[in-house]
Order: sequence, then C-alpha cells, then structure tokens
Amino acid sequence: MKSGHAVKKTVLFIVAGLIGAGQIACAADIVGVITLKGTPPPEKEITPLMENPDCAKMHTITPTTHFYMVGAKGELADVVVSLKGVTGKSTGVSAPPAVLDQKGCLYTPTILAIQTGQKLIVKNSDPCIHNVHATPSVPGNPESNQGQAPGAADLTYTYMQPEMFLRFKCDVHPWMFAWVSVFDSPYFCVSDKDGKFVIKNVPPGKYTVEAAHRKLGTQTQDMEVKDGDVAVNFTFAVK
Ligand SMILES: [Cu+2]
Repeated sequence: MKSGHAVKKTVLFIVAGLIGAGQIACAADIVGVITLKGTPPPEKEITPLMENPDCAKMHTITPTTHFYMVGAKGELADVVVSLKGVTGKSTGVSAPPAVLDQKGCLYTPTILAIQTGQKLIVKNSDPCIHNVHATPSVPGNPESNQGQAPGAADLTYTYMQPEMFLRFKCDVHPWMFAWVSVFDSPYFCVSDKDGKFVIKNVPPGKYTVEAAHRKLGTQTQDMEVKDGDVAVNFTFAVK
C-alpha cells in the first residue's frame, strides 16, 4: 500500500515535469546585439558640477554626459528594446522594484525601463540634498517634485501609463537627468555595455521589435517567435 502511493506520486512528478518542460519550450528568448556605425559627437564635460563644492569633492575628474555609451567595436549600450504594441500584459505589481540612485550628483543609471505598476525606488547616496523632479508627458502619469535630504528615506514612484523616456531631473543640480521608459508588459530590455539585450520568455507569435535610443531615434524589425530563441540585431548610424 505504501509503495503504491509512492508510485502514484512518481507518476505525478513525471506528468508535472512534462507540463513544465512544455511551457518552457513554448516561450522563447529574443536576443540581439546593438551596434553603432560611425563616431558619435564627443560627450560634454559637466563643468557646473565641478563648480559646486558639495558635488566636486566626490569627483577627481570632471564627469561627462553619457549620451552615447559605445564600445571599441561599436557595441551600443542604453538602447531600450521592447515588443511594440504589447499592452495589458504587465506583471509590474509583483515585479521587484527598480532602483534609481543619486551618486556623485549624478543619476545612475541614466537610462532604465520599468513596467506599469512596478515600483521605482529613488535613493540618495550623496551627502547633499537633491530635488527629484519627475516630468512625465503622457496623461495619467503624475508629475512630482520632492526634496530628498542626505540619509532621507527612499522615494517611491509608480506609473500606470506606458511612456518612452519619462524624464527625471534635479532642481538643485540642473545637469542631473535620468530617463525611465515604462512598458505595459515585461517584454523589454536595456542593452548592456556589450550592446547585448535579452527579452525573456516571449510567447509564440508575430511581433515588431522596437529599439529606441534617446539621441539616435527608433528602429523596428518584424519577427516571429516559434519554438526556439530568435536573434534580432540592430545597427544605428551616427547622423
Ligand atoms: Cu541633485
């Protein structure tokens, strides 16, 4: 009797395993590399930062803008890649919070992406005050403007409407910017320093993949997810 129970359990495990394997095989990852052709304009030194004593003491060399994060072979970071027009699929409410930090009188990262309903936590790691000023342009995403003293509690933001490059600025330090893209699905990724991106667990179907760079504009490619991972690469050119 005991062994019969054990056999039943084993069968259940096998069936559960097969169902699990089936689900994994059905969803695939979209992977790719973003490349920049040509030499981008030089980044600008943020000289006002070094004129502010509180901020200057946290730097030994003058920081620059980060408009084109490009590697030796043209690997382009900070490109926001997403599945265009996929809405109503957000898992943001249960996703771990995204974090935007203020460090050395700069936002880090400067480009990030979140889901609708996902918490965005803004930290102040600096020994000086910042004024976090979010300036959305899509109706339904609220503007907000809050001072954050050194050691103050983290600020938390949530946006319910998709928006590309929602701007965060600091009203104390006018050179501080971050751009947060909000998607109504989990299907997006910001390219890393190797220009790579992965959009995970995409259900089968036909999609338009959109790659958006804040300075270089937007490109799209149509593709289909069937039963395996799909590669989609993008090349941007300096205008
Ligand atoms: Cu600031």
